[in-house]
Formats: sequence, structure tokens, C-alpha cells
Amino acid sequence: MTGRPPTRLLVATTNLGKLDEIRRILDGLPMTLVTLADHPQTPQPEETGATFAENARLKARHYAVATGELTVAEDSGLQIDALDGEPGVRSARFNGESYPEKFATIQRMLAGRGTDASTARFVCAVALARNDELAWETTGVIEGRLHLPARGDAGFGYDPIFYYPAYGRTLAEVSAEEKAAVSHRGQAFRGLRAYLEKALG
Ligand code: ITT
Repeated sequence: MTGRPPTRLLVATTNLGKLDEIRRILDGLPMTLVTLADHPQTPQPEETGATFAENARLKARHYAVATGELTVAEDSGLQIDALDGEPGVRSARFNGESYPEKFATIQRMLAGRGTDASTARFVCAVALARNDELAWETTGVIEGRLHLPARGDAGFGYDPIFYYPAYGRTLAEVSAEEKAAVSHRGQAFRGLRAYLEKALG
């Protein structure tokens, strides 16, 4: 980044589970973190990208232009190998109103392919934008496998069906600190933190 060091950072997500995790990872950074609650009139963009990275860039640019803030956005999701990477970029809007319904859909789809197990990964693409310009980007990945039925009630989204072998538990059975230490989001946002610390001098 060039010019005056930024003092504010908009964390542009409508997902409170993500926001809570991102806040913890960026805690102590010498910047004021603002959220979409500080910009309540801002319309949401349509997530038309074919990849996590495209959607992260699209969201970061959209909110940066709309608010004038230095903006970070992320696009993330679960890729299930036995389902050819589904739900992928459609994770948030995947079949089923609730997560238990989404888990049941996954179980049915797997059964349709003659299995009840699969390796899987969470991916998190992060993009930082100032106005329409992309300033920085990265991607974090965590590898694991499906655990059906779901187990645990921490975290959010697909955490109860994502088994992380090194912990021997699902990500809904570990603390926020344990999840952040290994997660796709933890990796990507620690990268952002390091970038911003350097940029801030
Ligand atoms: P924003 O676009 O406003 O950030 P969103 O929830 O719509 O919010 P995405 O389009 O990136 O965001 O969808 C991400 C979905 O992927 C999320 O809603 C969960 O279903 C899933 N997901 C991502 N990270 C996850 C995690 O750490 N644990 C469990 N599920 C996760």
C-alpha cells in the first residue's frame, strides 16, 4: 500500500460466525475495525464468481467502493471430494434452510454415489481492497474429512460435520482458539495481519 497508513479497516461480512473469528485473529492490530453495522445502508453484492478468490475480490471491491473504507472481504466454503467439490462456492446457499437440512442433503447425495464418507476441505480466500483496487490477497486451506452424523455445537456452518484428524474431533468440538490455530480462516487472516503490520510500519 502507498500513501498515509490506514487507521480503519472494514471487515465486510454479513456472517456473524466469520466476523467473530476474524475479530479474534485481528485483535490488537493498531487499526479500528469497523463492520457492515457501521454502514447499514450498503447493499450486498451478488456473488457471481466461479471461484472463492473471484468472489472475495468482488466483495472487497464492492464494499470498498460503496463505503470509501479500506476493506477486507472473504469467500469461503466446504469442498467434498466425493461430490466433485460441492457445495464449494455455493456453501452458504446450498440446499436446505438449516444446517441439519444441509447435512441431510449431503448424506443423501453421498448415498446416491454409494458412499457415506469423503475427504473434504475448507477454503478461505481473502481480498483487501482500497476503492476499486485490489491491494492484497491470499487463500487458506484446512484438510479433513466428513463426519456424519454431525457432532459438537461450537463454531458455525459445516463445523459439526468437518472432522480434523490431528485433533481427533470435529471443528464444532474444539475451542475458538484451537479452530483458529489450524483453520482456513486462521491461516488467511494471520497472513493479512502480517501484511498490515508491515504496511503500518
Ligand atoms: P459473506 O459473503 O457476507 O461474508 P456468507 O456466509 O454468505 O457471508 P460465503 O458466501 O463466503 O459467506 O459462504 C461461506 C459459507 O461456507 C458459510 O456460510 C458456511 O456455510 C461455510 N463455511 C465457511 N467457513 C466455514 C467455517 O469455518 N466453518 C463452517 N462452515 C464454514
